Amino acid sequence: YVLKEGRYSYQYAVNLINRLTKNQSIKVLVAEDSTATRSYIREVLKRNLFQVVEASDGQEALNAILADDEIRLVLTDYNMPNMDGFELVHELRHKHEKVDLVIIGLSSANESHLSAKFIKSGANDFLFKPFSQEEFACRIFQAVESMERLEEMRRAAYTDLLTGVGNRRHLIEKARTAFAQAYESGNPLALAAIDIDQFKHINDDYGHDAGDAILVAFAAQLQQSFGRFIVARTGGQEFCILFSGLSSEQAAKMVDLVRQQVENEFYQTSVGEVSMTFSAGIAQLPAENLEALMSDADQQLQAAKEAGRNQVSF
Ligand code: GH3
Ligand code: MG
Ligand code: MG
Repeated sequence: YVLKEGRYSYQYAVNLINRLTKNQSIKVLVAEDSTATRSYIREVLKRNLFQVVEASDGQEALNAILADDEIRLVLTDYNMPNMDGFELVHELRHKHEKVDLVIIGLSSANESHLSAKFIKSGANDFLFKPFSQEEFACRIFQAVESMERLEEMRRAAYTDLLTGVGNRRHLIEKARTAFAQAYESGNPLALAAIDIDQFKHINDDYGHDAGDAILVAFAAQLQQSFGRFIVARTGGQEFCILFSGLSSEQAAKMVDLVRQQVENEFYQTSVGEVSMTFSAGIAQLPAENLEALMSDADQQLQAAKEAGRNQVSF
């Protein structure tokens, strides 16, 4: 890129460099039967540092996307042999929402009715051929940026702000598929409810900031120990872990190992080292739904608290 002096601001250049840096990790599929158009598009995409995959018809494009989930952007012509652009968009939208896969339809200016049809079939946008390199880049950047922004919003909606682990919404979302899979396969599924012991005292003795620092460290510890399962912060100092494939007894063994680790550990805070313990209750399927399973786990948690805390009940 050569930015003509005076025509572009410094900020424009910075934004462009950031954009191009991000483009390097985005794979774009070009579905177009005309080799001339395809190579023109490929060159513009490469100039903007995108990774490019090519297909000469809709069927080939569909196969390529099914085989490669790194493809995030599809540019598709309408008129192609085997499977046309509309069929392709239709098929892709069965599997991928607009946030996960951006589709831009390409149609000739003399086929202007196709643009609306592309959008109705599920494309995010369309472009009339022929297009200038600049217009092309602007449209692609805009589409990719709105995908990134939506992705960011979705991530934020499912993440606990303080600790960075999943939130209750994340747990509910993941539980939906985990329950269905467990019932279908007959595999066990357990849920642990974890609650820090006497956390009020920690806040009272060391201050709320120290309490927060402990929550952050503890959440990271849970994520590290149970990363292959679903970890969520479901309340102030309450966490849940969804153990797909484990019975409550198996889950309890794993949670108890972490419990022993925690009771022997000191957490670094700005006011010094703090020790703590937690209690856990574990329940397993069958249960009517996630709420019922959480309530079973909560009952076990209460039993662990009543039995003296710093223990796992199942
Ligand atoms: P128990 O052993 O029965 O669990 O006693 P507890 O003191 O931990 O009581 P409870 O589980 O009801 O914990 C509630 C306390 O957790 C109240 C509040 O001070 C603290 N807490 C909740 N959310 C946060 C938070 O985000 N940051 C901090 N620092 N403290 C929190
Ligand atoms: Mg064509
Ligand atoms: Mg507590």
